Amino acid sequence: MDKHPFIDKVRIFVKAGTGGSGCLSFRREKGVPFGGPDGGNGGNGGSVILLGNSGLSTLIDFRYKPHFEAERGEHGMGKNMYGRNAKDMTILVPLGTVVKDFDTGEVLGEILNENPGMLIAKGGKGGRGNTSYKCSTNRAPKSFEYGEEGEEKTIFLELKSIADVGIIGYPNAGKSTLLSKISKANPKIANYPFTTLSPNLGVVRIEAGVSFTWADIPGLIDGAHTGAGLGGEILRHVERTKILVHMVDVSAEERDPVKDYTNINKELALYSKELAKKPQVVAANKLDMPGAKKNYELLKKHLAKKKVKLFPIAAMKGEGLKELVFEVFKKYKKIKEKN
Ligand SMILES: Nc1nc2c(ncn2[C@@H]2O[C@H](COP(=O)(O)OP(=O)(O)OP(=O)(O)O)[C@@H](O)[C@H]2O)c(=O)[nH]1
Ligand SMILES: [Mg+2]
Repeated sequence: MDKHPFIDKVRIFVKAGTGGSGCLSFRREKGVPFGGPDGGNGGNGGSVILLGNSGLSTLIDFRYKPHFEAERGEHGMGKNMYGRNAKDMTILVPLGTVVKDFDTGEVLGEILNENPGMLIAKGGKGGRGNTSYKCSTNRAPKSFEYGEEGEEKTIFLELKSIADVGIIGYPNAGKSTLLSKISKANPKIANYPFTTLSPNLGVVRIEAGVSFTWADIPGLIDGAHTGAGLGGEILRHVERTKILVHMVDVSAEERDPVKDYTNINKELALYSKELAKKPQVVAANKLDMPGAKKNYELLKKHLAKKKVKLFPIAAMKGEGLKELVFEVFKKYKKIKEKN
């Protein structure tokens, strides 16, 4: 089985804490013949709250732990002691998580930011102790309340994709440059590896009213599937896209573009079968550089054997980008029609 199956939908059960019961008690002390009621109120049960967290990018952990139950409130006690309110239970979810009611399918909300959280199940109110029933006509009330039940719910969590298209490749290949040329995104671009540490998003317009979103994924390195160079986190971002644009820098004469291309795909496959199956469009970048042509031809020949088309581009100069974007859009439309 895959180490990292693609999990973007999970069902979880949440139960808020029940309120503590109120206390029925009378003060009894030596020399005090009638002490009066002294039963305190119960504490409130804890609520269940979903909280966005930017460090998370998958719902996979919920598969192993789908049950959440907040603590109950403490019961009220004699001597007018109130029961303690229980702490709320917070469940951390990745940003972009859509929350649905499992039974009705109704969308309850979407977690887009780290704050505020979203209340999913409200804790039961604590019950009143008999002291609180005391009044001028009833000085020795024997009434008290049980704590209210905490709310219980089954919900669906669904993780929306970060972008339709993810641009992947080794560090410094020109991924952010491409994003900056085809969208209004303004990612950091620099001539050293690991410039991008978390994906930037850009909307790419095809024509009036027709667009899709692209993300520049941080550079992958060998061993990424084991976590090397933020690998695990990056690959989880990759999982959340529908199509990949695999970018190979063909300008460096000392590099082997076929090896570069193969190694990145190896990392995807080692991480999960799903990633290996994700549709790809391959682009050779930096063709404006002297010597790039040779490596481009090498890669093109290799890909031709696999019936994979290679798109020559010079992202910095904006060359070849139209053809690339249209090919990606064509593939994207096909995927959308299927779903
Ligand atoms: N000559 C040339 N240089 C390019 C081209 N595209 C990008 N570059 C340069 O390559 C360097 C890396 O570009 P980035 O867009 O930051 O690369 P990246 O793949 O996003 O890099 P990481 O975020 O570190 O993974 C920058 O100095 C760019 O100016 C191109 O088409 N031709
Ligand atoms: Mg970058």
